[in-house]
Formats: sequence, C-alpha cells, structure tokens
Amino acid sequence: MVKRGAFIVIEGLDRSGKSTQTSLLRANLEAAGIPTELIKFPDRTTAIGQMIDSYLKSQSDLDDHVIHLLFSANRWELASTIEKLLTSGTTVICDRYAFSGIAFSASKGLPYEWCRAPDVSLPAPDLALFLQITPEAAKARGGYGEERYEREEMQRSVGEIFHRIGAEIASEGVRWVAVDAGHERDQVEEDIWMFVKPLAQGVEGPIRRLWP
Ligand code: NYM
Ligand code: MG
Repeated sequence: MVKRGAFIVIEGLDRSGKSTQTSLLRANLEAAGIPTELIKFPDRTTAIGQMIDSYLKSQSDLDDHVIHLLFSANRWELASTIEKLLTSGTTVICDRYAFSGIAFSASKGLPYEWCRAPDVSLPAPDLALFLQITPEAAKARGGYGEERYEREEMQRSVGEIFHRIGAEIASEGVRWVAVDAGHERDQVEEDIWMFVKPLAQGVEGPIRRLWP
C-alpha cells in the first residue's frame, strides 16, 4: 500500500515555544530525508490573513464571531494544499490549527460547539502535540507581546479549553499528546521527535476529517 505523508499539528499557548519547535522538527524530518512542509496558522500572507493580522495588532476591530470565521476560512484556504501535499507523500507540520481556533474564541465567551462548527471536515491531523506550559512560565520567557490575547488571564483560560479539547478529541480518536514545554529546548525537541519519528516514514489509510 502506498503511504501518504503524516499530518502533524503543534499547539500551545503563546510563548510555549511552538515556532522554535516546529522549525526544529522540520529540520529533523528533512535530515531524515522526509519531504516536509511547515505551515503556520494564521497564514498572514493571504487577503483573509491580512485582515486577521490587522485585527491581532488592534489596527482594526471585528465582531468575535467574524474573526472566528476568518481564522477558520484562513484554514480552508489552505485545506486543499494540505491534502495535496499529504497525498503526494509530503509530511505537513502545522504551527497551530483548528484547536487554537476553538481555544481562543471560546475563551472570549463564544459557545464551544459553535466554535467547532466551521472547521468540520477539515483534514484531521494524525498527531496533535500540545506544548504544555504554565502561563507564568510562558510570561517569564520574556513576556507576552503586543498582540491581542497575549495576557496572562486570557492565556490561563485558553489553556483550560485546550485541555477540554484534548480530552474530547482523544476520545474521538485523534491522537493528542501533551509535551512538557517547560523543559530545556533540546529536551522538548527530543520528546517531540520520539512521537513523530514513528510517523515519519508515512501513514497508511485515507486522510481523516475533523471532527472524527
Ligand atoms: N489564534 C490563532 C486564534 O485566535 N484563532 C485561530 O484559529 C488561530 C490559528 O492568533 N494568539 C490566535 C492565537 C495567537 C494569535 O498566532 C496569533 P501566533 O501563532 O502567535 O502568530
Ligand atoms: Mg503569538
């Protein structure tokens, strides 16, 4: 049976080390000879992505429902690209995905089920790695930035919703693994590699859909 590429999602609070770790993971996969593509959500380069960027920088205001739908639309813009890459045997890493969509919007008070709906039938990851860090430790790493949501109280509630998502999708059959992101960079890199390595040679079976 021909194998397809693995779909790996990395999630976490702001300042949890996602950007560093997704780059390291890409380098490790490439060093192992695995064709790899790294996609970051939000993808701020598209027209929708520019609206999201402007909202996050508080250069524009949008209704909470509208920005939620834009984040989802931004994933849909790339959904067919992700599928093509996976089918052609490329491993895809996403720095944030639909789980961030729910965690951040539900933290603002939007109903959890409503937040899940627009991402229904997006490609589902074969593995979601949650970089777990306390809001205090994240803050101690040089502080939150200037963007919307980068406040300790908000991050705390985002973390709680991530836990709910993790429990729920694990029971639905998506592999959700929490990695202790409070460790040294090299240790986190090694822990992530331990989970990804078994998938690196490709995955059998069709691409699954959210929410399984
Ligand atoms: N974010 C990200 C959302 O609120 N919903 C989403 O669907 C996604 C993908 O955007 N604080 C939030 C989380 C972050 C912010 O992401 C920008 P990053 O990874 O800091 O560039
Ligand atoms: Mg950020």
